[in-house]
Amino acid sequence: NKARKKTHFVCTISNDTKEEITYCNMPITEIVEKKYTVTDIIGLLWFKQKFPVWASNFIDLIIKLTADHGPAVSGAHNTRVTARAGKDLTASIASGILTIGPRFGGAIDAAAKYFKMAYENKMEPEDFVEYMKNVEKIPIPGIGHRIKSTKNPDKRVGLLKNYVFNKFPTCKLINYALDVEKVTTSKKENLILNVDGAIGVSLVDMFWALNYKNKDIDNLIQRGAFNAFFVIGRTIGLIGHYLDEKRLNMPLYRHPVDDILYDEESTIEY
Ligand code: Q5B
Repeated sequence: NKARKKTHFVCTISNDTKEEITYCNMPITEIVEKKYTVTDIIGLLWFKQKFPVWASNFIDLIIKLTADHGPAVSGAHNTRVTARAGKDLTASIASGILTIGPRFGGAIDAAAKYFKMAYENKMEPEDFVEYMKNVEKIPIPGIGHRIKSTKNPDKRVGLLKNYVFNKFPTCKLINYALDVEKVTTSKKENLILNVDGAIGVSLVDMFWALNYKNKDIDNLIQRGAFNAFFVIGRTIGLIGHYLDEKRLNMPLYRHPVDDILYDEESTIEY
């Protein structure tokens, strides 16, 4: 019956054609009766499974800790500037979300990918740091922060580590990443395992403990599924920044010209 007619789309996560919507075959009435949390729903709709409580609560922690990091970061700044240009909620938060990428908030997948690769290949932490510098020639994703350092530790990373070490069945990749951090912070104090890095390696540990195959974890990473946790968390904050701008009735933003170096004479090397 399923193959009766060729369809343009296939949906394997939800169904709105029955009496009530189902998420992964479970009617929403049952979801409500069984007191599923928002993170349980993420499990169903993103990964097609109900996670055990320790994993579901870890996702809850990620969302809480990534919800906001103040008005100065790229995403919140863009959202505020867009709101002040008179745009609506969706446009303003979209402009904030669009800044999430390799340098800001969107280093989770790449951190998971490279730390996992290094661990699986039994690379010594020093060798991994050299490999990223000389072979990949990119900053190590998940390492480094603009304002956080060994002298000004990121509490969010401390809370994530605390949860993982107390609740996870295995902590292999986070332990490896912390060994790498020892190498990078010995070079420069702000080259800490940052919030993206801590989330990325912990999610690999989580999926390993949930018996996901390496191939499946790699596919999730390649599709951007780990960055999705930052996107969902930070969207909460971006909405807050948008509403704050509107509440305060702030005018159009124009950047102060004394904060711009006008240098038309300079030559550019291509
Ligand atoms: N160096 C994050 O850089 C930042 C290095 C490194 C080796 C590294 C940088 C980086 C990887 C991407 C990443 C997530 C751009 C960050 C986040 C969420 C957030 C944001 C918030 C929130 C900061 C100066 C010197 C240079 C570099 C070397 C730097 N990083 N070497 N591996 N990873 N990290 N992003 O301070 O010899 O002087 O040329 O790209 O994980 O986004 O709160 O702000 O919640 O919103 O601007 O927390 O680390 O320094 O790039 O000028 O580098 O350090 O090679 O060496 P900075 P740069 P040299 S969490």
